[in-house]
Amino acid sequence: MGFGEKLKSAIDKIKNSMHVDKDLIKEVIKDIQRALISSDVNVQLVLKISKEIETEAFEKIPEGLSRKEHLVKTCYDVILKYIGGREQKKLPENPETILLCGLFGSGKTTTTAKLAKFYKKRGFKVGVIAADVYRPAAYEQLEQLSKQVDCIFYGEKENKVAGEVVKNGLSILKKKGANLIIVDSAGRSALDQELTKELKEIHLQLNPKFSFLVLSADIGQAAKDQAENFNQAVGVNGVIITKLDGSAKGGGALTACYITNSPIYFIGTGEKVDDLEIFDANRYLSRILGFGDLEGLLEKVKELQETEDLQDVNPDDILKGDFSFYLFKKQISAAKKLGPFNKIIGMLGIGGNISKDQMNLGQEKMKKYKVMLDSFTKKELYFEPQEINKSRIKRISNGSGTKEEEVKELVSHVKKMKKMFKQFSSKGGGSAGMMKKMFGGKMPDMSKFNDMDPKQMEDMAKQFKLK
Ligand SMILES: Nc1nc2c(ncn2[C@@H]2O[C@H](COP(=O)(O)OP(=O)(O)OP(=O)(O)O)[C@@H](O)[C@H]2O)c(=O)[nH]1
Ligand SMILES: [Mg+2]
Repeated sequence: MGFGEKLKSAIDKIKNSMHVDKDLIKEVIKDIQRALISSDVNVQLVLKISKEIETEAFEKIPEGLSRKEHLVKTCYDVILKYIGGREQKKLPENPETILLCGLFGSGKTTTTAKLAKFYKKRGFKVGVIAADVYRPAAYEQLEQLSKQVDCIFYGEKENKVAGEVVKNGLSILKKKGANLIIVDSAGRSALDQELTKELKEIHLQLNPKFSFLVLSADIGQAAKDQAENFNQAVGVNGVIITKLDGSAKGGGALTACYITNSPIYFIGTGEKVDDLEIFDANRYLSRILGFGDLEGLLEKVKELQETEDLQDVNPDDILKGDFSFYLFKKQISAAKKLGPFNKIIGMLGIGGNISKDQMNLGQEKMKKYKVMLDSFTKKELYFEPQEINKSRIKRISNGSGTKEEEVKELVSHVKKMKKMFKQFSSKGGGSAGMMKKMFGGKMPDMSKFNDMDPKQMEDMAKQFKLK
């Protein structure tokens, strides 16, 4: 399992649970710790991250968020912070000259071609220089890739002085009209004197506007030392992390860059020349955790920030037929303070056939409905039942860890209740008045109707002579 899959399964545990309590929070934090450690994140940092999640998780829950949503969002925010934060690094708009350096096999040559294609698409005339005079087939590899991405190639097969190749290449490519020149350099198994000297020679000739260190995600937290050493020896502006697609150590590489203050500009997500992405920590994390599910939550948080809290409701509105998911949710939320469930059923005169088991089922169902309604966005709470379409049902079911059938059942329940209240009101003040009287002039408590099946509803309607 890669970094993303492990984190996702920890976060999914929250989403799939019915109740968020101390034990669940501890368990999830343990899972996140395991995911981070096995993806080679520094142990001290893992402790720091988990401590932060724990502290935040037990803080006061922001108004309008459920405990579950608060926990998901806390985990998300804290992890995001340590892989780069919300702020995206500004991309070099007119890079002019780019040097790629890094150790053996980190992905320099492939990334040279990927970058050439990336900037070509943005209107640049790109030239590349094969300054790897060390590895025998390096020249052919870049020449071949240049053909593939259709950029101008320069190399000198017999010349073993990298600085000279770069100097000649610069002047020839510029004459050919290139306005962006990317230099591929040689790798070594370590940043030794020889490599440092070679890179300094190249620097002298190229005077690169951007020097990127190319790091493979495989190296995990060793990225920290590499980033520091390359920066000290030859100076780098930022990092490109390759092979994030397959590596289980991606988390280590990403967090190591964060702690060394080495901005990540691009990530490589495959072997093909198109597999290059601008690095955006937020987008990356959303994707590896399954953005679909998070989308609703993030939308909801945004809405909460943008708008005032929900207004209180006039009880009469329900009797006018303005019954909604929102009102249902509000009522269910208040249900904890309810008197005995069976008393109400008795009051309604429908208690005769209801067993104790069925009553307990009612309480269970109520909890489930509450969890589902917590996954509605604010707008959806005011939707007509028929507007909760297939994709919304899917999202709500994912977000609440319930089955799609159960969400459908909730939708149909609200639909029926809405219809029922409309019937009450259409029968005039008599029934409505009776209803109000029955509930002590307060807003009727919908949660008491929670486990009513259609037959029971019908019976109740009969009770009020609506049929
Ligand atoms: N899966 C995956 N493979 C990659 C990625 N980037 C590069 N590779 C592969 O990694 C291997 C090494 O890539 P190169 O571009 O040759 O690496 P290099 O740094 O130029 O290697 P040297 O010149 O030998 O130092 C190749 O097989 C690439 O296809 C990536 O983002 N994802
Ligand atoms: Mg190479």
